[in-house]
Amino acid sequence: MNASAATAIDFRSDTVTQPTPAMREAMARAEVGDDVYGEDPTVNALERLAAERLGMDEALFVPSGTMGNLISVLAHCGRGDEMILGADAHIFYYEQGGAAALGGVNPRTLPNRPDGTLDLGEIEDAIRADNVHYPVSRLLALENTHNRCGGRVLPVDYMDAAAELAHAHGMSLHVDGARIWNAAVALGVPVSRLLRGADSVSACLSKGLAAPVGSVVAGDREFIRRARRLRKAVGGGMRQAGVIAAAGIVALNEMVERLTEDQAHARLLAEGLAALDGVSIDPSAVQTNLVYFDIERAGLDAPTLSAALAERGVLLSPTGAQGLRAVTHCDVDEVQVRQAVAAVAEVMAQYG
Ligand code: TLP
Repeated sequence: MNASAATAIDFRSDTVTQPTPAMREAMARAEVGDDVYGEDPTVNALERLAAERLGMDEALFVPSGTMGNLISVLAHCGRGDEMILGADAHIFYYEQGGAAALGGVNPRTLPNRPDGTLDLGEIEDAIRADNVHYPVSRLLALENTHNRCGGRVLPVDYMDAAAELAHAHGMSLHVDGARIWNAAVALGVPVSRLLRGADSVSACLSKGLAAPVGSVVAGDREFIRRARRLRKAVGGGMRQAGVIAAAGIVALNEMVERLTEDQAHARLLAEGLAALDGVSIDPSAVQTNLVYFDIERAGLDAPTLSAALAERGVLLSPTGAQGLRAVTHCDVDEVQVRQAVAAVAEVMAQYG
């Protein structure tokens, strides 16, 4: 059997989540208007709700996390300004260098530590002095949870200290909070507390929260004014967007607390994998819903394992020759997690 994505147990990403029945109902009923004129009541309601949850003055509905990050960086930085961020940051690694290509923003990368943080001393050393040769250090960008660092959570104290450091040097802090909801739930704090020192955040509705489309960016009134102009410039001004914003409202009201289930499933998956001969993973490092692991088996590489699993109806993503990523979300349950572990065991045994 070669399962289609629709019938498979799909661990490739939490972006694959389907809108819930409550979302579809809200979408069908949504009152709409032209959002470029500011007249879509459902978009306006989502933006108010998101601003409140994120603890910011205002929020803006955008089509994707990538656009949210791009317009946030461009709202903070002018051409030639410098942004300090991790070498493993999604903004640097997976967004086509959009801020450099479209906004002339110079990325200054620092190594991410395994826990997703950047060393505060290294950030301080990287901040430019006032010198005619240098670009101006304008922005620090952090990612929470950190995708390429295994969904690790950057704790409250660290977020506060990083914000303080940035502000002491006249810089702003942007948070790529695609999965900030997972971070807050894992820490047991309100999202607004985690973002207390941040100047802006981009937070996704269409990952673990299961909305079909969209992210929100949030910040102070002046930041959102600039972000709104930039959203229009990059073609993100949407019209009767209340149809999709309605699902975002359900996402914020109904889908955040349940992320604890995904996190429990991720730990279960990690423990199941760790028990298999030839699989390398530290389950104690799995803090949220992303499970990265390596395989060590002669004659079996990650793309081959992934293809063999797809034939068994289990989809996950190879990340390199030996590495794979599996992401838990609301459309996989505990039974399916156990089935996935059994499928990995079966394929590994064939190469034993
Ligand atoms: N991440 C996707 C892929 O692009 C890798 C995934 O499957 O994890 N920030 C972070 C931390 C992300 O993980 C992602 C998506 C984004 C931003 C971009 O969001 P979208 O896909 O809505 O543009």
